[in-house]
Amino acid sequence: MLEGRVLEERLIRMQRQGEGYFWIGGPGEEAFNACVGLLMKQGQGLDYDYLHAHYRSSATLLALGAPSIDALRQMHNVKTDPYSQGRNFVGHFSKREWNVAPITSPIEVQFSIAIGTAHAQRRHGGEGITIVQGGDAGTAEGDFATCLVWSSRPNAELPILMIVTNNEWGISTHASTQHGEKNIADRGKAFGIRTAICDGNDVESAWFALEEAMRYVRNERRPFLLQANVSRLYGHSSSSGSNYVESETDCLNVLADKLAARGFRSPDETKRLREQIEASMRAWYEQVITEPKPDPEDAFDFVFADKNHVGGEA
Ligand SMILES: Cc1ncc(C[n+]2csc(CCOP(=O)(O)OP(=O)(O)O)c2C)c(N)n1
Repeated sequence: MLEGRVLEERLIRMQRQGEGYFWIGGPGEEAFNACVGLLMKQGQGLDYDYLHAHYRSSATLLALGAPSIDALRQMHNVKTDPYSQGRNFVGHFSKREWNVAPITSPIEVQFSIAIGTAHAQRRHGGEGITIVQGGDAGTAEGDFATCLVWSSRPNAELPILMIVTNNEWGISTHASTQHGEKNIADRGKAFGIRTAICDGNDVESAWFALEEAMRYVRNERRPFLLQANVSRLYGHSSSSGSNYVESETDCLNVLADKLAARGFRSPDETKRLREQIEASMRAWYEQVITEPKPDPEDAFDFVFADKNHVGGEA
């Protein structure tokens, strides 16, 4: 969780220094997202979990074991970025070896795409599940309704965990002006989908809610809709200023207070740990800014299945 926050703060600074074009990320979602990564059945293929994550899911990827330096590389758009070779926004990761599907910039389309892996896993059997995650405003898109419908068809239910991380904002539009339903999770009930709501700012609430939801989907091969209430600690993105929002709950403080109260880690030890991570992050950043940019000649590599379509060698 700490590394996730230090990473995001470094990314915000890079954008402000002109070392990246745009920042969007997950400060405020570390408690919940780290749990998603730690609880996933990690691997490649239908026997393992598929993740169709959100552009705020950086802590999930770190929890799965991805190095922070690769996010710095995508921010600085260098060729060494393993996710897009320096050609996509930060936070737009993917990793075939861990069943992590590419992050999309158009919101909510992951809820339509995830039906595909969930359908394949339904046919395949076993205990692999599909996890799909998006924000509260995105649930207004048709893709969310598509997922509710396709995941709950009678006798064709899908092993899919739908997660809505609810920070109560869609850029600058507040949820209170948009939602007739009391809770977003309630929308699952009309389809017979099991639902739950957890406090995504509290690592224990998040962990146990996710553990139970995943166990249900894994064993029953049926859908589950989990709403996690989270904070948006640095606003929407660099486009909205990316300043720390004092009035929102900070999940790192919630955990630090618990660890101190239970005698696991003093505030001083937490501070020292943060400083160590900041020193590592700085070293990774200094390395990344020396790395090469992509070449114009390979702009179309991996755009088409057959690169010869764009004038490569016959
Ligand atoms: C299809 C589509 N419409 C609009 C946008 C512009 N847009 C980017 S993020 C965003 C708000 C998303 O809010 P929410 O789903 O609650 O997620 P959050 O960013 O708050 O985590 C919008 C409208 C987009 N990227 N894609």
